Amino acid sequence: MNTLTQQSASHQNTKWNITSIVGLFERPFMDLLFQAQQIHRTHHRPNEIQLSSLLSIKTGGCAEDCSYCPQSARYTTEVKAEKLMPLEEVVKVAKIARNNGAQRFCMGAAWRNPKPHQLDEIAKMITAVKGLGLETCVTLGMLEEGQAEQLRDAGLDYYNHNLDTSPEFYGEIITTRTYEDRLKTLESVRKAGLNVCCGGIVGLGESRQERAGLIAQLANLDPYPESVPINNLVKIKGTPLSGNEDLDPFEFIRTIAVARITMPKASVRLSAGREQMTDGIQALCFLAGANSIFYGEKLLTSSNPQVQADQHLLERLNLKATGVNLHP
Ligand code: SAM
Ligand code: DTB
Ligand code: SF4
Repeated sequence: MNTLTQQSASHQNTKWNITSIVGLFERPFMDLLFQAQQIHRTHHRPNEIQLSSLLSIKTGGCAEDCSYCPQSARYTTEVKAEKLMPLEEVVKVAKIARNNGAQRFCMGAAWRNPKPHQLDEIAKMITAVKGLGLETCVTLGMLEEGQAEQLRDAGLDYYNHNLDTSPEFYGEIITTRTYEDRLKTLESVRKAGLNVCCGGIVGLGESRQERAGLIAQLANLDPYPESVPINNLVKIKGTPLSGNEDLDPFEFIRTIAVARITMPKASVRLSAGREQMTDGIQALCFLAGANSIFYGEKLLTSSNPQVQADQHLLERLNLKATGVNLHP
């Protein structure tokens, strides 16, 4: 491992307030991108992109009411509830992802929280996927005492749990679990020594101040997350937010830039919503400091760009896939 890959997000002491983050959002676009790119180059290889593939191992039928999500049982969407996927099937998909060049494999379950017998199954999946030489990530909802440790012992590298939006706007989007619940899960993930993957969604109808509020929450976690997915709302028919107005793509790029500036060493992932973006907007996201993408034709239930299209985009931009990039 070289010095770049060894950098840890720990030992940070910068505390961000919303006013200073709003100040970043308000900078002239070119100045903001230049600042973000300078910071990016200080901490990362500027022509590398980290590739994570996603698999929904337990789809739909979720008890929560997240108003953006097609997997909530409360909304009528095209998603059908399924059982937990068998281990062999998960391994098959993970092998394909690895052979396509993915470095990390993230398994998502539409649960409020995993039950003990479900966690035992997930632990087997983690060990098997890790055995293929992939970094492992899971997103299973809230965790109870001891569960993060069980996942760690099975070989888990990252736990994904998003804050989604600012504390002030949160109640407009989800009512079945609190912001505090999310922070508690993040704390147990951290305590178990796992890498934290935590980000949010923009385009939910939040204000710029509320976008800044999300970034402030993320950047003030101590230490801030190793991995920060920034999702652009994928508007899915049947969900309460399906009729939302599109966010100006330049505002999305600003959000990426502000995440890069406030969390210099994190991997900032240009996450859901890429399929709806032009190549030019994606390239600007990379310039703004995004250095990771979800790679593979499916996110969890919705579509993502084709592998070949992404390979072509990366080639045209002379971007190379990163090697294993764990923060020790
Ligand atoms: N059920 C678990 C949970 O919510 O913690 C894990 C899976 S959940 C689908 C993971 C994340 O996907 C959510 O926190 C949200 O940020 C993102 N997400 C879900 N639906 C989305 C959509 N329509 N557009 C953008 N991001 C979305
Ligand atoms: C994250 O921040 N985004 C991913 C992953 N973590 C689990 C999920 C995006 C889901 C988009 C809607 C869908 O495909 O269902
Ligand atoms: Fe369930 Fe997660 Fe979707 Fe919320 S985001 S409804 S918890 S699957």
